[in-house]
Amino acid sequence: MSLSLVSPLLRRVLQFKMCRRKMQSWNNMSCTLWRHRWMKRMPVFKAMSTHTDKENIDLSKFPAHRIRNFCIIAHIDHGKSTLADRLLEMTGAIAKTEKNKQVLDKLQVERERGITVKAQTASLFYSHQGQQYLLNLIDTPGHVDFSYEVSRSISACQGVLLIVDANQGIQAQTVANFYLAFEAQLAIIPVINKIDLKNADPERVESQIEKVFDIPREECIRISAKLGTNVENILQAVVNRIPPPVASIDDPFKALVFDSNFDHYRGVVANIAVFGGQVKKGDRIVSAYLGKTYEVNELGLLRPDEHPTQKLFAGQVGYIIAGMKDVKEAQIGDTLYLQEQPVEALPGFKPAKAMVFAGMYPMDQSEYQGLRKRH
Ligand SMILES: Nc1nc2c(ncn2[C@@H]2O[C@H](COP(=O)(O)OP(=O)(O)OP(=O)(O)O)[C@@H](O)[C@H]2O)c(=O)[nH]1
Ligand SMILES: [Mg+2]
Repeated sequence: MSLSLVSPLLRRVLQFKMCRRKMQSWNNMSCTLWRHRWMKRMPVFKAMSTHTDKENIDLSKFPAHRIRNFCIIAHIDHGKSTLADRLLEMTGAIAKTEKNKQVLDKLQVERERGITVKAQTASLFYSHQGQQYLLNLIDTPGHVDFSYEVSRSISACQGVLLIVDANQGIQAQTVANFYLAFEAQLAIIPVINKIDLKNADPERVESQIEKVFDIPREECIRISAKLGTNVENILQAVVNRIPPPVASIDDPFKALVFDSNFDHYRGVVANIAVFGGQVKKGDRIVSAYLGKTYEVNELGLLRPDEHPTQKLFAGQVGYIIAGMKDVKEAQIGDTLYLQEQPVEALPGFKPAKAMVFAGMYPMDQSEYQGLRKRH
């Protein structure tokens, strides 16, 4: 075959191939455009959400004996928030990823400094021996400056996980926080964390716990919150060793406000522990301290994001939004009750005193005297 005959044929074949490629790339492009348009319309889910977040949760299935309320306490940096990450992952509250590092530390200052400043609540669903339990966890700060957060978290719980670093052993805030829980007569589960560290000495820490707190060493649970080692044992111990809240659904509604925060659009979001009865959207509730009446606009669980539910029942912990315009209206320790069923306020309430402390230090220690002179 001569070249003059081949070349037009080849040209045709090449033209056909190029045309097909163009059509393919046009197809791909239009597909991408359609996909982008479609994705734009999709609701944006937070990275932390899991499918369980979108389920309708019927809280009436969790009577008080299927509820455990506990907080995690320890000295600073002993691994409370890391353990909370593992507990959230294991119970499906958040998706398991490498990126989960102290997910309950949501404030900017907490992320920047790597310390917990504000206590955070998360409700977990846990299956144990064929029964579903509702576990309400509160992660607390370990720094001494925020010990008030610990004391008020304890008021909403029946038990604590007392974390001790297997390398550091018992430290100042371990003792202070232990006594807060001990005086409140809570069940205490000692947990020895960071057993994966090279210098970990869980034997020594168990002896310390036995000596200082008079807790038998057999009660200690050795874990690595970072690696998830033995964390399942903690969930079992929470169910077996922490008593359920003493609260009856037949009593009139009574709830303790143990935390609150302010949302510019919705007003005050109060964290409550229900000590009796039930509450639902539309109920008219009264603050025992101020005597003011509010209508419940929204309520639900913190998982750890807000998850609205129809009702909250005796023994449960959740959030409530009731048109309070100022955090002063949701005082920590205040009691909420139904307008038509007044009850006696829960004991131990002291109105908060506004205080501001500021610490000023020079960048360079040698300038300390100069700073003192100026003020
Ligand atoms: N090796 C090791 N490191 C851990 C473990 N648990 C926590 N850590 C590390 O210890 C540091 C402190 O952990 P956090 O969980 O923030 O401690 P915390 O007790 O919540 O700290 P505060 O809330 O600020 O008191 C982090 O760098 C963690 O990665 C563990 O089991 N093993
Ligand atoms: Mg923390």
